[in-house]
Amino acid sequence: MEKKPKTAEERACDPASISSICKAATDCVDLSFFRVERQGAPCPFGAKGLCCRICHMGPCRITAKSPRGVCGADADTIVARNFLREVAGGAAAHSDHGRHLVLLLKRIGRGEGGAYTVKDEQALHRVARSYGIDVQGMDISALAAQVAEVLLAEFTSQEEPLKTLRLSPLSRQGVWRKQDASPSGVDRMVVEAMHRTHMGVDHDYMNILLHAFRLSLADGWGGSRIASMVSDILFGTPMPVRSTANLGILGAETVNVLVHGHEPALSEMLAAAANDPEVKEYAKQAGASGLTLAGICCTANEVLMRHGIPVAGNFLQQELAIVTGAVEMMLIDVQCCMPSLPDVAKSYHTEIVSTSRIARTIGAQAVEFQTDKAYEIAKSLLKRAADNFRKRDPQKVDIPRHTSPLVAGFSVEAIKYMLGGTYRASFRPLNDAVIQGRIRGVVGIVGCNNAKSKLDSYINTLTIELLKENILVLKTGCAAIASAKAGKLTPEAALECAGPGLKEVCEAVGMPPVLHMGSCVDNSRLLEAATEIVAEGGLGEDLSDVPVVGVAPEWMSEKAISIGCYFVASGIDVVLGHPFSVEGSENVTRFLHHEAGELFGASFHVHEDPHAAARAILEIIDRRREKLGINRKAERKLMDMKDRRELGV
Ligand code: SF4
Ligand code: MSK
Repeated sequence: MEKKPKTAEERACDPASISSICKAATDCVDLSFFRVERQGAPCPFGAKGLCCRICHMGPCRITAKSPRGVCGADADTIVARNFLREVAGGAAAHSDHGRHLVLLLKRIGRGEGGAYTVKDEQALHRVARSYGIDVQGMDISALAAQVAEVLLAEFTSQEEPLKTLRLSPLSRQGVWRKQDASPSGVDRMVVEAMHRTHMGVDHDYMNILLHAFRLSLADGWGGSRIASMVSDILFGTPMPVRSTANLGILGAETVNVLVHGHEPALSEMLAAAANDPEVKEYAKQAGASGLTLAGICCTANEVLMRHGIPVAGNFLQQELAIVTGAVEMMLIDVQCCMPSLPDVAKSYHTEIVSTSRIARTIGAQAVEFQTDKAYEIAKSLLKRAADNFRKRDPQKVDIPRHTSPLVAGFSVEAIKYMLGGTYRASFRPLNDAVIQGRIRGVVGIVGCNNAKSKLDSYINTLTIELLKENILVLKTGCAAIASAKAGKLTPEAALECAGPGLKEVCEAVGMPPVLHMGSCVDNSRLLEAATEIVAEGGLGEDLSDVPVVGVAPEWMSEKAISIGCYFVASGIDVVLGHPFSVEGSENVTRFLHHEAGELFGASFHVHEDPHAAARAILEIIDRRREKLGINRKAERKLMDMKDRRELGV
C-alpha cells in the first residue's frame, strides 16, 4: 500500500513553516520536505556504511553471503573508511572557511583589504598574545600581518602539533599526546585521511578511527577555532544583541534580501551597504518602503550576532523563504545552500546569486566577491535586488506573520562580562552555581535540521526538558535558530521553562538560560567555554571532568560528524538524535560508543527520542558530578530568629 504523504504539521512545528509548506504545495513548488518522501527508504548498505566505492573493482557491498569486498576488505574496514572520509569532508569545510578569513586578515595587514579593517583590536591583541607574539609597539597592520602568518602556518603544519592545541587544558593536551591523537595542520590531516582510505592502505578500523578523531581535533582546535577568532578580529567580538526570527521578518513593502551559507565576509559588507543612504533611496525609487536584510543558516548567525540582523530561518526554511514570494534576492556563499534554490525561485521573481568562486549553482547568477571592491559589489547587489522588487507579483506574496524576539551574541567574552562585570569578568559565578547544584550542568545543543525528521521538533522538546532540570543550554547553528523561532532565546520566555536553581542564577546575573553562541564554526566557542570552566577551578582538571555534554539532535552534514568527533576527543560526551552510518560494523559501533571512552574519557550515545536523550544526558551529568563529589542537592534554608540566636550572630 502506498504511504500517505505527511501533512505540513507532521513536517514542521513552527506555524510559519507550516503555512509556507502548504503554500508551496498550492504553488506546485517542489521542496526538500516532499523530495525526502519520494526518496523512500534509504539504501540499507549506504545507511549502514557497508557500500564501498573506493576502487573500480567495486562498488562492493557487504552481505552475509559476501562478507568481504573484491580486495578482501571486510565490514570493519569499509565502515571505518567511509566514516573517516565523512569527518575529512566536515573538517575541510570548516577549516577552508577559516582559511579564507585568515587570508582576508593577511590582505588587511598588507594594506590590500579594501573597505575591510581590523574591527576589534583587543581581539587581535588577545589572539596575538595567545600565540606568544610580542604586541609591544606594533602597529595594527603589522600585527594583523604577523598573526595571519602564524595562523596560516597552522593550516599547513607538517609534523609539529598545532599551536592552537595549547588553548586547551594542559591535562587534555597530555591525553592527546598519550593517545597519539595530537594533530598537525588540517591540510595534512585531510590529505592523510584521503591517503589512508585509498584502496589498499589502512585496513585496521581502530587505526582509521583514531585518525578520524585526530583529524577532527585539527578542525575543532584548529580550523574552526581559528575561524571564530579571526571573525572576531575582523568583524568584532559578539556581545548580546536583540533581534527577531522567522519568516515573518520579511517586509511586505520592503526590498527583501537574504544572505545564506556560512562565510561572513560579504554579508558584513552587505550589512554596511544596507544602511547606505544611496541604497535606501534607490529602494524607495523602486517603489519599496525600505530594505530588509536578513539571513538563513549560519551566515544569518554571523550577522545576527554582530549587527542584530534578523534571521529568516534555519536550514529547512531556505526554500520556504522563497515560497513567500517576497524575496527579491538570495545570496548564497558556501555550505548548506541547496542546489534546488534556483528551481524554487523560477516560480517567483527571486534572483539567486552565488558569490563564492568555489561554489557555483546551475541557475544562480555568479557574482564573484572581490575583497578590494567588496563594498561596491555589496551596493550594486542591493540595487539589483531593488530592481527585482518591481517584478514582484503581489498575487504570489504570502508572508507568514509569525516572528519571535530573541537575544543572541554570547561569545565567551560576553559570558564572562555578564557573569563578573568589567573588572571581574570571569566564569567564577557559573562554576559556583554548578558546584552548589543550582545549575546541574551545561549542555551544548548544536547542528542542523534534517528533512527526515520534523523540523525543530527534537531540538525544542529536548531544550525544554533540560531547562526544567536546571541545565544551562548553549546553542549554535540551526539548533540556535530553532530555539529563536520557538521564543526560547528571550530571557523572559526561557525563564518560564527553567528549573528553580537555573532561574535564580539567570535572574541574578541577568542572562537567559539558553545562550546563542554563534554559527557552526563557533562550536569551538563551546570548547572555549568548557576550558574556561576548567581553568576557573573547582570542577576538575580536564574537560572530561566537567558536567558538560554536547548534543546534535537533527544533524545532517559531514561537519556535524567532525564536530561530534572533536567534542568526544576533547572529553565531552556527545548524544546524537540519530545514528552515524556505521551500524554495519559492530566493531566500529562499539569503538565509537564505548572504547572511545577509554581513550578520551567520552564517547557517542544515540537516542532517537528527545525524552530518552534528556534522561541519558542527565545521567552523564550526574555521573560527572558524582565523581567531582558535588552531586548533592543545594540545601537552601531560610534562617529564622531562633536559628540566628543559636548561631550567635
Ligand atoms: Fe571493493 Fe575493495 Fe575496491 Fe572497496 S576497495 S570497492 S571493497 S575492491
Ligand atoms: S548551517 S551545517 S544545517 S547547523 Fe551551519 Fe545549519 Fe547544519 Fe548547515
